[in-house]
Amino acid sequence: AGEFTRRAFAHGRMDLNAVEGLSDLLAAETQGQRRAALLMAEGHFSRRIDGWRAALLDLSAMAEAALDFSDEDDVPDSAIEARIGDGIAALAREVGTMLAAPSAERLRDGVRVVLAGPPNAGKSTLLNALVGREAAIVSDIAGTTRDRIEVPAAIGGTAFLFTDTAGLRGEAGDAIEAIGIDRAHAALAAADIILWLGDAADLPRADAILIAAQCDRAAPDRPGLRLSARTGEGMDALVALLRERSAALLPGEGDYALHRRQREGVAAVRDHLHAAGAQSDLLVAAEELRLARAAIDALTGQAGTEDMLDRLFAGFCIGK
Ligand SMILES: Nc1nc2c(ncn2[C@@H]2O[C@H](COP(=O)(O)OP(=O)(O)OP(=O)(O)O)[C@@H](O)[C@H]2O)c(=O)[nH]1
Ligand SMILES: [Mg+2]
Repeated sequence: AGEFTRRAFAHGRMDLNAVEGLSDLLAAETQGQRRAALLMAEGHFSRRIDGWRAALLDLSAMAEAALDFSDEDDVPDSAIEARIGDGIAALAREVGTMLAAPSAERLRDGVRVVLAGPPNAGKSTLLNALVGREAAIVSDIAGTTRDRIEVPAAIGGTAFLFTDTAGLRGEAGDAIEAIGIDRAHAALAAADIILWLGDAADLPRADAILIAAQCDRAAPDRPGLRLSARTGEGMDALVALLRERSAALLPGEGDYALHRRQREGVAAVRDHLHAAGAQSDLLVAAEELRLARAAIDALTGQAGTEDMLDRLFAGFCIGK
């Protein structure tokens, strides 16, 4: 596809975002990944950006025209400046909402689910049950898991990255266990979803899912989701909860996800719009609008000011 896509991009039939979408589509393994990548490849996002670009060109043309008129001193330009200001604010708002789009990296790499808790809580057993194979060693020796174990698994069409961690305890048995515990803390910090197999009082984060593990043999009145990796009790409820939580982090039907490059590009466009909107000096505002356009061109992979000039000249009849 490289050669063909490259030509399509060079000829302006696909922008960089559609190309990225196509590349994601080829790599997609789950339904959710395919759906979001297809929207991107088909150019939904690209058309949104084209719309922003057109709006920006109009605003720039208005600003340039207002600057020209102000030289002549006979046209009151507070009305047109107010219109430019409103236009900038509206566009900045629209661009800003795009930043709420889910992350394409998370969609691609999987929602990060971290299993944590004290030694012997049953973390590794639960990990194995979730991914359907003996990925982690299980034993009744406290401190069996010493390193992070990451296992990708697709459940119900959603990609997850499950991470088993070393059991957390104050006094590590040795230096290696201490390193493992540090890594467990790092994994917790980067988790999208935490399964906590410890005491309710030690919940590492307010949104962590409290699991009452080993319910087939533990005290029956513990708080949390009753679960036994041995009998399978509670597994369906846990999977349902994981799917529900991950749905909020991933693009829904008809949504696309943004890569970091795209998110940064969108943020740059919005920042220049904010800067333009905060400017009382029209000349500086016009320059910020130009920078916003450059950020859009970087986002789409296109450059060139030709169409800006077209629009500028077309806008010359403003107020006539
Ligand atoms: N009856 C019962 N035993 C379980 C269950 N889950 C784990 N176990 C047992 O509990 C012991 C510890 O399980 P692990 O999964 O190794 O516990 P862990 O939390 O990974 O422990 P560390 O790696 O040492 O931190 C093992 O002997 C398991 O067989 C369960 O749901 N029911
Ligand atoms: Mg373990």
